[in-house]
Amino acid sequence: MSIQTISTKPFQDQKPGTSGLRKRVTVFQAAHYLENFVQSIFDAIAAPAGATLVVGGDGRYYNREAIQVILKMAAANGFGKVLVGQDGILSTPAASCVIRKYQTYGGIILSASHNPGGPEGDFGIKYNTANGGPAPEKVTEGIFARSKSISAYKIVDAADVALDVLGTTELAGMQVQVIDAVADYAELMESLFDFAAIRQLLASGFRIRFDAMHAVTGPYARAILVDKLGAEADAVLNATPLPDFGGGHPDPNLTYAHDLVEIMYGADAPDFGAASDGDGDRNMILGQRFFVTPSDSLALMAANARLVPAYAKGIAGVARSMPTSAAVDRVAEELDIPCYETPTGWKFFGNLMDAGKVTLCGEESFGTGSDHVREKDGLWAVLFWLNILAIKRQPVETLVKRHWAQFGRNVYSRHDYEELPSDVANALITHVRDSFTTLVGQRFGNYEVKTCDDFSYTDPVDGSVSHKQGVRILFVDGSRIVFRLSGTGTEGATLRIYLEAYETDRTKHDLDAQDALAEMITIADQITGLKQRTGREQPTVIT
Ligand code: VG1
Ligand code: CO
Repeated sequence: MSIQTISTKPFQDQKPGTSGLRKRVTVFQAAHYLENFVQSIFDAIAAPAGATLVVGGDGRYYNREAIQVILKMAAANGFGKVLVGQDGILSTPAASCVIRKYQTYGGIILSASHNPGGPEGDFGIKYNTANGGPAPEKVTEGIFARSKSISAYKIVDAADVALDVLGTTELAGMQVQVIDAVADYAELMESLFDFAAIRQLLASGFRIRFDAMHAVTGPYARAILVDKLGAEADAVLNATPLPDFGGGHPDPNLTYAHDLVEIMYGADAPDFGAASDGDGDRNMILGQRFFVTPSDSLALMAANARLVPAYAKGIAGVARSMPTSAAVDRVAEELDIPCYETPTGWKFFGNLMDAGKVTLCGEESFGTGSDHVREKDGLWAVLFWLNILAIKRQPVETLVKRHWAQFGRNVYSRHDYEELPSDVANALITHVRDSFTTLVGQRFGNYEVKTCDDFSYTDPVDGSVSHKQGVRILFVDGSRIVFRLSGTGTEGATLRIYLEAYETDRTKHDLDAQDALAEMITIADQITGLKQRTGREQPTVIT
């Protein structure tokens, strides 16, 4: 088997976004496109000869083909060993777990997360470092820089490696070890939570439904919820991973997780419902006819962390992305622990967790996690909730409303406008930036603008600075509107508008978030000229 050096020309668009490089499958299928990016990763990280890598993905269309290319390129680039999930599958949190457990040099995760899959859908690739977390900006910038000057890549000329059988084979001198995709992760979960208490809860008639959305979490949910915890077999919906996610959009929210939503809002609804996304790092939590906002979920988990064995001694601190509501800030204040505000994207939490500054972190985009791995973790969040419920024995809705009664409610919603023309979206953001000085002090109905800024973050651990991470309009009463453009889309631009108001009046805690935020929604339009600029009357998705 010989190492081939293939000449290539750089692509100019291989810039990793919020979470790796995401493009249409057809883009990745273009000659040399995947190979160029993989070689750029290998060149940028400069791993020592003989290093070990983890490779796995969410099973979407093109996962298998891409893994074969990566294995052959890893062998040609001097890696000594690659750990691959069986059939090429590893959820994002499971990949993080495996990188950490086996102390590998890093890992490559193939996923476009919640984006649709299939031949016409999306594909993605990202690099995680030895701590198990997404590569920090310093590394992704190095990969991008390399991708713009690359002239050749290395690959061995060899037959494909069989990935369906556990065990180790050799590929041009490199070991390929096919590992059970679920076992290490399931073992980690068992070490964190009170499985006995959850088993008792489920045996007591407490009914749950978990929607795997035909994505990667099906086998994980079956192994943990059904086999280990005794949930009924039909507790896991859409449990078989499919390369096109059954034609669905594997995004756990009220719009896309419709099978679950119908059940949880129907007659005879179960007590607890949850869903995860394409790669298993997101979670949505539902009670009977009740939706838990991700920002509230993080706050509630922080407030109740001591009920979970792994966090029984208390948590060191919490972190949330800037657009995430300040609900967790109030809990941190009560617990007298630090609360960090980071830019959007999990890569910004890694340093804080490595330094022991935070234990729990989360994002409004259905992401919660802890320092057990360095990715957000969907099933972990589900188990965290089940652990709390097993001890508290209250309905989800009661638990949340009692939380609001104690801490106040951060009424919250995100409005997404997908697939806008990029120039329209950019002009809208520029317009808001240009309005900063005139906005300050201006009154809109009940709200007066206190300050406006472009969010910048200085990492307290390594001092790195990230600019332009979202435009914020902050009101005198603590309410706010944040505007940001997505860094994970593959078509046009997606505008995200994050709306938040703080409500201490308990009599208003039952209001629907859209009603409670109606005035803020109008103000967002007034400030941006959104409807006129985009010609859209409604957001594409409301969460
Ligand atoms: C979105 C979310 C962000 C999340 C990212 C990756 O990014 O808003 O909070 O970290 O997706 O999640 P953006 O740039 O589109 O707003 V996942 O589950 O796609 O890895
Ligand atoms: Co995801």
